[in-house]
Amino acid sequence: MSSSNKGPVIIITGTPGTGKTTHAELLAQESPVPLKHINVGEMVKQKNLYEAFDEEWQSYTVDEDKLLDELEPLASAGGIILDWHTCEIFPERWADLVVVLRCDHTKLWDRLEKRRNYPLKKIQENNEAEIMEVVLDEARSSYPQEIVVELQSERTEDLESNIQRIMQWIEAWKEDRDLA
Ligand code: DAT
Repeated sequence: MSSSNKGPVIIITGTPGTGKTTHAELLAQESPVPLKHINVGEMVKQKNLYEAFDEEWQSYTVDEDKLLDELEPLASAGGIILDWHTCEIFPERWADLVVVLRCDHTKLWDRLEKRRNYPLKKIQENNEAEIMEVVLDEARSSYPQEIVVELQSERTEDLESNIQRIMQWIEAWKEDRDLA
């Protein structure tokens, strides 16, 4: 069989504030295979992939069909990091690795409090979601357990070791493909 040069699809998910974008940016810089960072929330805004904007919650109601249509060719081509606070809408066949970032809820509260125009009710909702492990449950029920990895993201050392760990995964993934 010939080796495929399609890159992996890595989902980085977690409650807002856990460090997805920070991780995705660093990983895109350091990865041994080219990876394009897709900040899904930004894409929704920029490409109008939403049905409405909720003033009270300061958040968009995503048009999931439009979003999936936009992402499908990118996921098929591979070599992407999908950075979003939810993951269950991404088809199982897309994902090679699903990283769920976790953070102590009091630390998360402090991070979210620093965000501009971030309503208190959103801080409360996310704080509770982190305590209840909502995103982790979602990832575990949407993807095979062997591709779901839960990583702490509280300190800079965590960030560094998480990136190292994902890079090791990419190296192993690459080796598997080269041997195929
Ligand atoms: P997300 O994309 O999940 O909403 P982010 O990447 O914007 O989160 O990070 C939120 C804030 O927390 C930002 O100021 C960076 C900081 N942060 C995230 N992960 C961290 C870590 N492991 N160590 C130190 N600071 C971190």
